[in-house]
Amino acid sequence: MAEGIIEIKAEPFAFPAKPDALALIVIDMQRDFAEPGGFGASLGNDVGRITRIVPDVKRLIQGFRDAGLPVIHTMECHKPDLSDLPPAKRDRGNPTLRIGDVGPMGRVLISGEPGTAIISELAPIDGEVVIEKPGKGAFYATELGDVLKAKGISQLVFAGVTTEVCVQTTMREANDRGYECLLAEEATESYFPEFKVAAIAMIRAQGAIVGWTAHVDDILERIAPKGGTDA
Ligand code: C5J
Repeated sequence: MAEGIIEIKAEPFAFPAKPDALALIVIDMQRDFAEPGGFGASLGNDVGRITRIVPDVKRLIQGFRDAGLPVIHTMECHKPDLSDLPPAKRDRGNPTLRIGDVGPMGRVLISGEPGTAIISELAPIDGEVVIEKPGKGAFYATELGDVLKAKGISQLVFAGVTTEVCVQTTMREANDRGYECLLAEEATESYFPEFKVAAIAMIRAQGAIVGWTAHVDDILERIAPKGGTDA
């Protein structure tokens, strides 16, 4: 193994993590996707599937914080004047609430509104970067690329929702930009269980064509600070 590399058990083969260049990116763990009355629910989805992964996302975030590794959060949202919301996005689907409409948690997926916030258990702490993104991919029309460059990050561990939409899109964007990507399986979810299974299979097919996938426990075990009490 090359010096400075820690191998994380993963599929389709071990992920060669470089702790100096590794960050966690938590995609869109927002109230609007996870709580009744939000955008996800307005599309007819079972949001309970999203809340069930919160404990695993939380311990992954804590593991990165304990290891002193960067945690980056994203939020899918738009400007209050909707100037960054193309009709092709607003008019899609048949939700009872469209993006920008006023719902029980404020205006749906609008920056600064209560429903747009990251769910409280996973809230960013001081110093963590939060990227507001108008698209599915977190690199599109955001400062994410510059942030990662400034921090010297070349490898990303992914968590968040939904697996086959914003998570997979961002992984593909990252892969095209030269980042090595690892998806934490228990820390991501879809409203459609079969889509999560398919997305995981697609990501790691053909020798990790988009990236690797691993269990949260295996990631945490390898990034844990090796506190020693050697005399
Ligand atoms: C969706 C997302 N599914 N964060 N957004 O519209 O995946």
